[in-house]
This record gives sequence, structure tokens and C-alpha cells, in this order.
Amino acid sequence: MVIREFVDEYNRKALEWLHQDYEHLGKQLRRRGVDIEPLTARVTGFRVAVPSWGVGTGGTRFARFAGPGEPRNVFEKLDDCDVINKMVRTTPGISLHIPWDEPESPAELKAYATARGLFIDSMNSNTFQDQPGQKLSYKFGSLAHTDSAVRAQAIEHNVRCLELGQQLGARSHTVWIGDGGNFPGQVHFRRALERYLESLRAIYAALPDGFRLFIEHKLYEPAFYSTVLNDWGTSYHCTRELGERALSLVDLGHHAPNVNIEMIVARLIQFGKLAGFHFNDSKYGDDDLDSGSIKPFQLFLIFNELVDAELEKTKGFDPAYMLDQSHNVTDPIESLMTSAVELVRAYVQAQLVDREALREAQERNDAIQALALLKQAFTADVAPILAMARQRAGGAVDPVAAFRASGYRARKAEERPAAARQGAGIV
Ligand code: LRH
Ligand code: MN
Repeated sequence: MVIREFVDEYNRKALEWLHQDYEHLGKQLRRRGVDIEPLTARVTGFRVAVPSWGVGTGGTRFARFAGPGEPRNVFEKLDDCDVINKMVRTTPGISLHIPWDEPESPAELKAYATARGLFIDSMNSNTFQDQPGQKLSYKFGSLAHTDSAVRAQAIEHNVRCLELGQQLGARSHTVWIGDGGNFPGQVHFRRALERYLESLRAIYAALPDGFRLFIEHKLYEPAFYSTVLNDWGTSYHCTRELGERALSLVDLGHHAPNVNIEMIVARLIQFGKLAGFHFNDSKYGDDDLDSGSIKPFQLFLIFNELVDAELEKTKGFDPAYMLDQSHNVTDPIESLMTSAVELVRAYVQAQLVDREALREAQERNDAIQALALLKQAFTADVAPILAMARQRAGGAVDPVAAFRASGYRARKAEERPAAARQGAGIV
């Protein structure tokens, strides 16, 4: 039974309570002067890209414990992404990572995605690992390396990714590098940034028409003392230097604990330089945990800034939403479905903020009322809207329950013998 039929069958049992809950929520919202239908309609337009590297089991530097039915190549990764989208109906876009997903035939891969209603979203280059047969090592960096030959090798890799991205129909190219130092004195801060910018200028010059360049800052790891592109301010400076198609990507896990990320988002929106996001969650470092699993209020506050800008039709506001997570102890498909749902939840809750009343409270410095207005939206149980939007789009009322009942993972465990390689590392 194809997933679509299975989902319809599985939804049948839930439809009765779903309509009851939906009508009840509709009544509650009507009392607040909110019509539920336009909200549900807006959800069906929400899109978040899934990372190809997220459908396999992730790991840490200590170990990676592969789960059953791991995808063994980019085509099997797309099969798993297809299931996620069939269940939640908001994730047709797939971010690829090169060379992890390098296809023999880009045309074949593009056709494979299209046949499943999927498309290639952002391309991600990789100059943070050495590949077999690679001439020069990235041990001491890549785009910011002191050796111009290493920088040239890293630039060449990014240009090849751009060409591949164009063949695959992608519209953006994401560059994250781990360049930095582990000890004081190891790296000259100003010269390293200048080398990085010089390399990015070469990549920017090779951008195909219509392509956007996303640069991703990160406070630390793998470098543990200084990182060349360490924070949003440095990123903003670089995107200003490069040009209007260069934008700053915010990975939620790439900031020091307790940094006010929603404020960074507001800044980048105001400066017209917000590329979008790598959504995940974290308790301590770049933990790459499931979105909304640790700090759901922070996720809501970030969407509060995004919805505020969206409603104001802010100039140049066109952020790319992507997940970037590592699933070390859960079924990656279940984690990615759940995370996609949590993003839509924060998006809908942010739509419930009474922005006129909030502006008045802010103007008269009524902090209690302002926070209460945000909390009123954050504490709204919008689950019926999320489930109804999925069901109307052909998805599952309860994606995880439907996925488990589908037996997909057990079937893949049969089809895809466990890879001998256990090893360590994020993928
Ligand atoms: C770096 C990062 C980057 C990816 C990698 C998989 O921490 O967030 O976005 O290239 O994870
Ligand atoms: Mn990331």
C-alpha cells in the first residue's frame, strides 16, 4: 500500500475528534476576533527544508550508533525525505551536502526528486573534512588558510558545488567553514578574516544567476579558541562587503548559551541580510537536537520576529527555513517530522500575537501587558490547526503514529543491510 493510501486509511480513525477539536479552537479564537480558516490556509504554504545528512543516524566524536535501515546513498536519503513530506506536507525541499551526496548523474538525481514531488533546496559545501585523494589538507583551515594553494582548492570545490547546484535546480549555496585556532596566537584574527573574505569574493563572483550565497557563522567547534566567522556581526560585515546576494544564515546552535538569538534575527531582518535558518535546539553547545525540544519559547520568539516582518512586508524579507540536526538516539524520520511540526506550531502561535495591542503596550512601556500578549499566543494549543492543515494537504493527522504503523522502518531494515561501519562523527 503506497504511503498516501495508508495515510488516508490511518487518518480515518482520527477525523472525528480532529473536527471536534478544530471547531472548539475555532470558537475560542473567534472570541479573540481571530478567524481560524485563514490561519490554517497560511500553514499549508509553510515550507522548511530537510537536511539530507539528517535522515541517517548522527553521532558525536565519541561514537555513532547506526539505527536499522540506514540510507546508504543519496537516493535512499530522498526515499526517506519523501516519507517525511508525505506525512507532514511541509518539507518538499531537500538540502544537499557535497561530497556526501555527490551524484554520478545530476540529471538522474533531479528527476528522482521531481518524481517524488521533492526539489533540491540549498547546496552545502564541505571544506571541513579531507576527502580520499585530496591534494592539500584542511587541517589548518580552508577558505582562510595561510596557504593560497589550499584556499584555491577550497574555492574550486565551492565553484564545483555551484555548478552542480545549478544542474540540480538549487537556488542557494551555503558555506560553513570550521577555520580557526585552538590556542592564543595560533591565528592572526584580522589577516585570517581578510583571507576568508578574499576567498568568498571569488565564490560570490561565480554565483549562477538567481543564486544566493548564505554564509554561516559559528562561535566554536571544531576550533576551540578562535573561529574565523565567529558571530553574526562578522557575518553581517562580510555579506555587506560581498554584495546583495550574500546573506547571513543563522544556525540556532552556533551561539554562546543565553545569547538573544531572536534579537540577532531582528537585526538581520532590519539590515536586509537575513538568509534564513538552520533550525535545531541545544542545551549547551552545538548539540543539533530536535527543534523546539529544549527551548520552545525561544523558537516562538524567533518566529514572532519573522511573522512581524512578514506582516509588515519588510523589504528583502525572504528567509530560507532549513532544519540542521543530528539524530543520535531517535529514528531520524520521526525526529525530522516532529521538528517540522514544531516549526509550524511556532509559526502559527506567532500569528496569534495581537500586534496592535502589543504596539500600544510597547509605546506606553507596559512590560507586563506586552509579555502577557506574547504568552497568550505562545500558550495557545494550536495542534488542531496543524493537524487539519496536514490532513487537508494529504498528510497524516498524527505523523509519528502513522509512520510507526506503516512498518516503513522495519521494511527498510530488511532492504538495507546494516552498514558494517560504526565509527564516530556527526554522520
Ligand atoms: C556546522 C553545521 C553546518 C553543516 C554541518 C553539517 O556545525 O551546522 O551547517 O555543514 O553542521
Ligand atoms: Mn548548520
